[in-house]
Amino acid sequence: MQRREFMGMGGALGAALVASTAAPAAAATPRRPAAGRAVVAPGGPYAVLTPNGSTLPWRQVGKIKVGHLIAQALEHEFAPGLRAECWGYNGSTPGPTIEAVEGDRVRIYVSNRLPEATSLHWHGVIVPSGMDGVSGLSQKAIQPGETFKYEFTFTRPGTFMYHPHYDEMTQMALGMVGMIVVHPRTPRGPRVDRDFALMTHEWKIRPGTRRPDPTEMTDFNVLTFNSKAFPGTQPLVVGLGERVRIRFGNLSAMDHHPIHVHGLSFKVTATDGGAIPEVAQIPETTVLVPVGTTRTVEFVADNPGDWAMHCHMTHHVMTQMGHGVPNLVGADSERIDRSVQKLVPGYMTMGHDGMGAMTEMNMPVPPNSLPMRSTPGPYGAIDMGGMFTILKVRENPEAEDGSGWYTAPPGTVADLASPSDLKADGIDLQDRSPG
Ligand SMILES: [Cu+2]
Repeated sequence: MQRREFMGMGGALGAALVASTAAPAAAATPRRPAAGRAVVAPGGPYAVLTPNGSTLPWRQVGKIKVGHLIAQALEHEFAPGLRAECWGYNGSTPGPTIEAVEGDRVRIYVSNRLPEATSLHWHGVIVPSGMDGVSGLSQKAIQPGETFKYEFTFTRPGTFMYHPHYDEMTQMALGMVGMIVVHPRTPRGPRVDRDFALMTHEWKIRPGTRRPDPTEMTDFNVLTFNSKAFPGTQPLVVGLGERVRIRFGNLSAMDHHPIHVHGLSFKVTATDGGAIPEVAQIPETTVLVPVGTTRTVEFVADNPGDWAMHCHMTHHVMTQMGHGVPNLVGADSERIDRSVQKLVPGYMTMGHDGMGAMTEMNMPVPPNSLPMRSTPGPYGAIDMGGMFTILKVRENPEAEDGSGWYTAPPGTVADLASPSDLKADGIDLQDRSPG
């Protein structure tokens, strides 16, 4: 091995293979008592919830809803231990969710407090050409310090997104994304009890650095729901038997995300192109959310528990520490560990003890970085991070702050098999060809 390579490993590998016990508790979901949930359409849906995010406030001026988005730099925490200087709207990434009702006329002011020009595009929303926000094509760019005025009518319901159409690669890589939810004027289909918006995104933040790297094209190392990596993601707390809608958006640079939910199945009811006719709604447990689209799913939460909901690309439930390391699975790791530890304190080889085990050891991580896998759960370490959250189906969701774990009925948790179980069921542990 070349010295240069090895020193490279020292950074990548020492950093990559070390995990921490400093695992923060899952972020709590703010309580939303039933009485406090706004109804935004006549006889219609509850207000959309943006976990870890907010909704854009409107000022009613005559018949027009007026809103203000400020494009600006901000300090963002992805999860405890990882902060970066990002760009977003009104102090957050994603920006506040824009929520309206079909037929609403809106006027949205966009102020540019960035060091470069920008513009705002309403992805999926049908607007007049001059309101489409493609700088150069449909409007002049919004220069630093300027405020532009957009005005249009939300002519159809659905789930859409907003993002700049100026220096797109850089501005979106730094976090300038947001969701748009337009409720139908006349309610359609069964009423939902909970309605969530989750924007998927991907970032490259080298351990120890302070800014996402917009030049990255393939190797993203921070994967997020609403710009949060687990355990920074707020769990989705829902009531047993409630009808739930989740609206996924994807403004990642390069990757589609197959979002999988455990414990139940859903139907994909809409895309950013419109509602899917009921006869065409296929039952799924995973929905592929391609780049530049939204996918809306609905289900009845009929199975109580704590259910993982995550991107099924395994590298997308990792964080910064899973990338660019040599494959030493199967090697005599104790010998390797001893030698490498002389140069890289705390080094451990993968595929030996499992990263979950590292969680319980007190191992240091580089400053401003997320350990590989590290969140304590009710039965030990939860060995996923990144684009991962938890759907908590509860009998009394209003009494939950989201931080607790599901209490499984006695006898319903997988556990060590007893010798009498094995004997009674004819499992012979010496048999090398079972079945
Ligand atoms: Cu993914």
